[in-house]
Amino acid sequence: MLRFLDAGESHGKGIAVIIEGLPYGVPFSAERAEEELRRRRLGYGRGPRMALEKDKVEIMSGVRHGKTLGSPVCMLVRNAEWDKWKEVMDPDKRTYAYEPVTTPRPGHADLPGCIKYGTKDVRDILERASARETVGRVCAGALAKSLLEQFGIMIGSHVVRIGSVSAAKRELRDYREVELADDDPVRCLDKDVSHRMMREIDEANSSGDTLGGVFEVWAFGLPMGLGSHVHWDRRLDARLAMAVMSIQGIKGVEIGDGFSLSESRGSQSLDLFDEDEGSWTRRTNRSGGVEGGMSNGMPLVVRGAMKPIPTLRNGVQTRDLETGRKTVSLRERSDVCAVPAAAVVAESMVALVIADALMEIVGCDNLEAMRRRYDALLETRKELFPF
Ligand code: EPS
Repeated sequence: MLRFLDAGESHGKGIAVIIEGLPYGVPFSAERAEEELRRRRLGYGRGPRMALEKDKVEIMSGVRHGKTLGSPVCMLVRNAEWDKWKEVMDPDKRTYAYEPVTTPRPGHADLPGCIKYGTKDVRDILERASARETVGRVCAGALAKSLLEQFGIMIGSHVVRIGSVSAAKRELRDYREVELADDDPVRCLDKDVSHRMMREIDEANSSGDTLGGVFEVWAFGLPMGLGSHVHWDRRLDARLAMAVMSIQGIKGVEIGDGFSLSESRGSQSLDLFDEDEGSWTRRTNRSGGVEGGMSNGMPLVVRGAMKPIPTLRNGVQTRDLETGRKTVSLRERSDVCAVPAAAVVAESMVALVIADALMEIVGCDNLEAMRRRYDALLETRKELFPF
């Protein structure tokens, strides 16, 4: 079983992550994780903090001479502004000269978190609820991607909607197509649409507002049969939905044509079997690469819908937890739109789910042995189903 945990507050010392369950011998380096973190900072519409954070990765354990050891991999990313926030966030300090934040912002974890944990200082909740936490997920995802690459499984993403501006549906054939998204300021594959998206971000920004949107994660090269139909919690689509839904701000997840499939007739919804030079293929990929909770050999397509960021620059109407009186929440710096970054985080979550599912069918303690198991599995399948 592949598992990971991360820790850290948005303005604390930093974010730490521990990943366990990968074999010995996976090529990995701090630079590999830093490259994914760099991609996570991309995106027109991010706030000033993205220019401040350098996201340097320190590998604390589990990797030696550029390869995993099979032991837990621990990574640490320090927050650039710790010195500035020390007084507010210092774990050792007992008396605070600092004013608690008592104005919960609707749309955030603030109010339910304060009531659940029994605190009237919203900072006790918001610091951990922040999407800064996703730095840990992206470090873990970089490691999962490094494993998957050894088996020719490649994962990318692109933005298909920001606010009211959406791109036309595209069928991507390989990773090189989706990879191009990183060259665009909003990680959209269509230049004209990208310009309109940026204009929409400028407009929202000028009125102190924020935007959400939709991204697609594509995974290529999956073997058939990752996941299973036999139990609810073994279904690949269910696991993907949970992983992507767990990202801050995500309110909807679709696999393949998802919601729009529900409008079509059965006869129009199938991905019919076809034949191409002796092997079975599909004419369409409406199912997004998953049937019956298992990968079906087509590219995996997972779409996530992100709500607009609920922190508004000029504050929002709220009530004070101490006095109960109506007031305006803190005026804070924030992102206008974080959809391009959320897509990169979603790639990481998808990579972790796929890596876990791959380990289930051919996993073992050593990468070379795992590779042999994988080849043997494909060989056996070819004998059983020679088409
Ligand atoms: C975030 C608020 C902003 C974002 C932050 C997530 O931070 P700050 O309040 O310090 O300006 O920049 O995102 C990151 C730091 C990051 O690395 O993605 C929030 O409240 O969720």
